[in-house]
Amino acid sequence: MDFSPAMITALRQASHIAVLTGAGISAESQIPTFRESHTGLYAKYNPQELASPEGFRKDPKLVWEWYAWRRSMVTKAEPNPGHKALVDMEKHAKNFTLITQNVDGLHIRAGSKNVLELHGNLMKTRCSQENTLVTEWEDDKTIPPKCPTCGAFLRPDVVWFGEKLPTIPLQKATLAATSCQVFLSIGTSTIVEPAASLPFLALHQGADVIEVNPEPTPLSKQVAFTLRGAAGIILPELVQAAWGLGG
Ligand code: BV8
Repeated sequence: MDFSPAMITALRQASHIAVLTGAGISAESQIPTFRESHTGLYAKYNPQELASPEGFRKDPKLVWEWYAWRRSMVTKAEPNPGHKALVDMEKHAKNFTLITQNVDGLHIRAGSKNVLELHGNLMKTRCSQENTLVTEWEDDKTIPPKCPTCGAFLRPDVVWFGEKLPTIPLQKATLAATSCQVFLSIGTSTIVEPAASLPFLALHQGADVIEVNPEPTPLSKQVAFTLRGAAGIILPELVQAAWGLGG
């Protein structure tokens, strides 16, 4: 793939590169994107309803089992060349912030160091009342399982629709977007707030914004650099073009 010399120069000269990823970067690890994660058994449900406190209150068993199904896919998944290219980019960049909306933990498993998980991580479980992380519980077949200390239902440690994002990760992500020289928006439909505002914050402070997505998004018309295609193909080639082969 040919990259514009201006884009390559911007990447090489940036003192801070920030990246926002969405479900699209995990698509090539066979994890359905958020919009697709109501396939099969869950085809008749709207993921936005399942991923909400109301959905959990209405049918805690259904929501727990939806996450258990997604956890089983994540457990089987491996980081793909797109995740690995961002590990290389972090090694080359002077200052690098990886902001993800994904809850699959694949960036961390790939080896990325400075990762901000804005929407939590579905491999972690917490008490729905005390909000404390819980690693062990009695497997008495009740679904959802109960908190060992207070008996309330356990839930995935993710941010549902209508819930506040974790304060520190969001503050750090906002700081990165408003101070970076280059911002890459990768594999996200750029719809869900407040994450979707981050690339626009970067744009408005004068950063070079690069979008990597096979489809157009609300960001596409405003960015200087659009790379139409799959992250797993584009990102390794982009890192090689900017910094040469391998780590
Ligand atoms: C908040 C974790 C306020 C859970 C997620 C009405 C009522 C309530 C809230 C709202 C409302 N109206 C607006 C809101 C705000 C709401 C919102 O933005 N709604 C949208 C729909 C308009 N936001 C919230 O509710 C947030 N909280 O506002 O709180 C508040 C404040 C103070 C106090 C109390 C409350 C919380 C939002 C977080 C929700 N949780 N995930 C879970 O995963 O189960 S969001 C979930 O969907 C993902 O995490 C992701 O962020 C989001 C969108 O998914 P994407 O990652 O973009 O994936 P998607 O499938 O959409 O797109 C994939 C893209 O990849 C596509 O563009 C595709 O082309 C591309 N692609 C495909 N293949 C590839 C590829 N790209 C590259 N390579 C490929 N191979």
